Amino acid sequence: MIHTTLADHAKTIQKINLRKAFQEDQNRFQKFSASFENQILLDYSKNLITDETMTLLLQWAKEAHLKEKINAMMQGEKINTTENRAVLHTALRNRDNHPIYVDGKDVMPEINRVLEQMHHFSDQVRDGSWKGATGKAVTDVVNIGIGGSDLGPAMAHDALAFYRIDSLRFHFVSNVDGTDIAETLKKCNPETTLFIISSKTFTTQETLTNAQTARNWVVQKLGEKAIEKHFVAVSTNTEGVKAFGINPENMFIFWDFVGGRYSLWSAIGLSLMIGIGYTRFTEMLAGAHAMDKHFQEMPFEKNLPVILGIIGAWYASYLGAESYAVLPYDQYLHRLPAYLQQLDMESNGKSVQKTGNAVTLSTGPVLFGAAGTNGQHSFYQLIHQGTHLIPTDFIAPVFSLNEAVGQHDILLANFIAQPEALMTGKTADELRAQGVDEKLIPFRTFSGNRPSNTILIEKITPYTFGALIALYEHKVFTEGVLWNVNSFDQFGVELGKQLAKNVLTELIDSSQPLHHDSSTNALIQTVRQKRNVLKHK
Ligand code: G6Q
Repeated sequence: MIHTTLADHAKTIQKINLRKAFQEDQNRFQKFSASFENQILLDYSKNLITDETMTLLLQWAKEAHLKEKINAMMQGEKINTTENRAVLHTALRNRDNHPIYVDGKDVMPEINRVLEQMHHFSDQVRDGSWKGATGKAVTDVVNIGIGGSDLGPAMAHDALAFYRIDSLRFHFVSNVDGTDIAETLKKCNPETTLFIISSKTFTTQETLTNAQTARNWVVQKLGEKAIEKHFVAVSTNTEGVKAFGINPENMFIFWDFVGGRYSLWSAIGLSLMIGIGYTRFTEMLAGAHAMDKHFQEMPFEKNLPVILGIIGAWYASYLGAESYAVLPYDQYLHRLPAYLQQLDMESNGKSVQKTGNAVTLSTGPVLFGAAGTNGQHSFYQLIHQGTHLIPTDFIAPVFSLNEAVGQHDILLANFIAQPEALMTGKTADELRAQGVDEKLIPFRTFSGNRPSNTILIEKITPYTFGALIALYEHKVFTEGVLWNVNSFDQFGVELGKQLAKNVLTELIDSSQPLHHDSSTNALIQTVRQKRNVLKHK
């Protein structure tokens, strides 16, 4: 029922003129804005919405049992139905430490234990008391991991670089392309390098291959015994870690109720804790926890993740938007779009509902973005004048961490002017009034009515950063509930983990017959031939 109403309403909304809507309703901003603790302001007034739209979208959320589903997640119910798992990244940042049960057991004592283990270890690395095999303190920390075991800590390291210790260098190796590890090792000295092997499963080809290369590098220079001082692991797989030769005492565990792309808050954040220290890491957890409470307790009309989620679903499912841009006007957040790409696209890039039936609405859009103002000089052209509807999120801090440099007003001016321009556009009459040559008017006209959210953060601190990431996690959750998809599995990613295995054996052993399609066969043959020629030169 709600879907028929929304589909009808979408036809009306196509005719909305946002510029007029603002002229006719002086309260539009007041009505369509909400804030989190005076720290994060969400202005969603420049969206293709009316009062009626919001009422209907909230009705959709109600009918999808969003409230009950938020509670189910936070209470540890096994909402990841295809993998029969609870989804408890929120427990990792449960700073008021209330008990959370999975299979009748409170998970908090173990979470707190690992946090303390991380605390102790990160302090030792930071103050130089953790020594390498030759008695020297650590100078370089290399996180080896991929996907969820890389993107979160790598993005957060850049986001919180201002708060990072100066005496250590941090590197992130993810790609199985040997260039990634080779270029990193060139910058490091084995005597003073600590490797953190981050892999939930400890079976991921890329990570284990890079870890093996790093291991050989250390063993060659310092001998087998050096492993225990230069390698630690973050994983759920103790046996795998042991088999690799890492002492389980140097292992930081997490649990299957933490999804890879939601694991920044777990021991996967170890490199981040070494970088910013335990206290700031827990401030980040506290910010995320505060957003969790906001999500759980705030009425939906004032609930930031719910608002972002219902509007996101509105565009994807009813207004035909196939993409979505996230545009942080903050250099520290330059990796946020890449991080959100995984969070959003891996979670909601689904076409089957939780029931097993095909979805009836379009689900997660293609997410892209870059730090402002850089994007303005490249892909914004398409957002302003292209044929696609691209909802956007503009994000910026009111205060820069580098105020002293004195450029922040220019950045903010751009940040504020862009959504305004997208919304108002420029009419032919306005161009004529400016004396623009008649022949150029079609090219210089801007349709306007291009929607955006504006997210204004007081300042980037570990706390506000934690809240911002949790905001997006819950936005994605909200959308998943509306679409009734399982946002917590990723069979599409797992396929990739399998596929290359067969081809690899065929590449290595050229006597193996090939049974693929003609294109795949020819590609394998070409690589075989060229590499064989090289071998025999
Ligand atoms: C995340 C995905 C995926 C995963 C990587 C690494 O939600 O499951 O990105 O994080 O494939 O997996 P491992 O941590 O097991 O190595």
